[in-house]
Amino acid sequence: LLLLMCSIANSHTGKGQESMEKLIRQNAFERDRFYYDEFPENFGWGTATAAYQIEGGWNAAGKGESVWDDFTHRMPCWFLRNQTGDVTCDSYHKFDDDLAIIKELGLSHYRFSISWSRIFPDGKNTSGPLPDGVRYYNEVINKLLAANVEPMVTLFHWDLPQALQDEFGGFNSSEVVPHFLNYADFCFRTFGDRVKYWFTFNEPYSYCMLGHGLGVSAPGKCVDWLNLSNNFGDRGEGVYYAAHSIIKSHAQAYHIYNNTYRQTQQGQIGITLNTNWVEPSEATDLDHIEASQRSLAFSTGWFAEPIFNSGDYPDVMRWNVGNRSEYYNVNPDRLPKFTKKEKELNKATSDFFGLNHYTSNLIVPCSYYPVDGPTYDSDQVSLSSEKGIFAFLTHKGLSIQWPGSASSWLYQVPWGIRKLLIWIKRTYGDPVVYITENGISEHDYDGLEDDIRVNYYKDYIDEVLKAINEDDVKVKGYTAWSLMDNFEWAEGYSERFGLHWVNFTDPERPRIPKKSASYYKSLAESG
Ligand code: GBH
Repeated sequence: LLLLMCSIANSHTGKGQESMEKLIRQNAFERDRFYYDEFPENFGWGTATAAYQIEGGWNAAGKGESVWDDFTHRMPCWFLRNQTGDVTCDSYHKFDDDLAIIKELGLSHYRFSISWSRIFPDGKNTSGPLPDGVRYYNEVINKLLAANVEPMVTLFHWDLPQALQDEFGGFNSSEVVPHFLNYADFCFRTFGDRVKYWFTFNEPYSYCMLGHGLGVSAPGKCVDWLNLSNNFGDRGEGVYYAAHSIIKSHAQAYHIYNNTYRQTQQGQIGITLNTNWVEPSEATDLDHIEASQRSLAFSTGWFAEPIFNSGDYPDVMRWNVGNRSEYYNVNPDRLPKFTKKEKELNKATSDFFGLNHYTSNLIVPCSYYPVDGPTYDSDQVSLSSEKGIFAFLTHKGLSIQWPGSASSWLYQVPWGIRKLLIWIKRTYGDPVVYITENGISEHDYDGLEDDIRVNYYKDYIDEVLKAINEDDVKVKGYTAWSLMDNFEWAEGYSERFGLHWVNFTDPERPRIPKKSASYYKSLAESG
């Protein structure tokens, strides 16, 4: 069985495989023991944020609307409670306050994103660049560097210019690709003399699933979402089209950097993917193990297989989507094809594996689903505990026993990050890994004594250390989400992920350190 498990994934041999075999045999006591050792020299410690979640200034100095401005202003979303990112932490006017807490934490890097429509208001080069947007990001970068903090910059953290959405459906269409490339090229040319770490896209899985698939995030339509049948086309087709344009945009942006800027600027460029570890509900049942590998292929492999391995989607996606399209007699190209040339262009286009990780899921194999026809979820022929219906639909009424958080989807499973890191190592050719986000939420009424967060970081970071020292995973840096409480997308301000508490009713938006900030500072200081 162990041999089988290890041969299911597209695995590379070596220490990753031995480690996984060892972990499968561990009992809970061995698994959860605290491991005392030191991080390698030059290990990076940072925090992350994203433009729409912290900047505010939504229409300052000519900035165009993004899909999130549109979504929060126009859509009567019951889950948003009319909350928006119009002001949020007001970092557009208060970056010095951010800088002060970044310095106080003693970070070696800070990861933030650029708002595309702050530079090109309608997403096209002809509409900009807006001088004030360029000034703002220049200041952020220069001030970080003056404080000896490495800027790590994400080009796309979900805030597509609304004009591109209106004109041709945003990432639903490949027409978006040249506009993304113009924007990326402008950023490399303008900021790349100082920015040495670029991320093209943040979590395309989330953007496609939540925005183009379920519709609970921009550019989705959360009212239609209540009527599942309205969204059927998106859930089984649009979700795949969006990913396709994103992969093409990413790969070509990589080549622009590689061909035009790398030699003079000497930086690195890659992508950040989010992955939950997926634990088989029955650890020794082959069907469950396969369901877990399928789920990882559909979530991480969807992007990582084209970018790190073959240039194309995982075989299991081709098979499942193909077979189910035939069975239901729907569009056989729901999962679009890459041309031979595109496959070659996709390959090896990330200098590192950027990883956002928060939680783990349980999975069961499952061939029935409560919707008509094929969707991204039902194409996987499995049912994940990420879905609320999991407990109802599993024959055994399985429910999650792991401790939770303020976010319905986020359970605390520290050992999951170690298994995931080993899986990444052996599936994607042992890449350098930057952990670009990891963290936990509390409710908006929770205060500064955030012991939950202190424990979460302590346990998760210790598992990262095990992966480095015991399993030889090449993790070079760790980034906590988030520097401060901010606008948590469709959850508004109801879930707080910050090391700093932000008072959203005070016009000054003071950033006040929580207990976890001093804990994290002690880690960052230890080098
Ligand atoms: C990241 O996403 C984001 O990069 C960041 O902006 C965000 O603030 C942070 O993490 C905290 O959420 O709707 O029930 O199907 C986290 C990964 C993946 C979490 C999709 C929510 C959807 C659960 N997200 N998941 S559900």
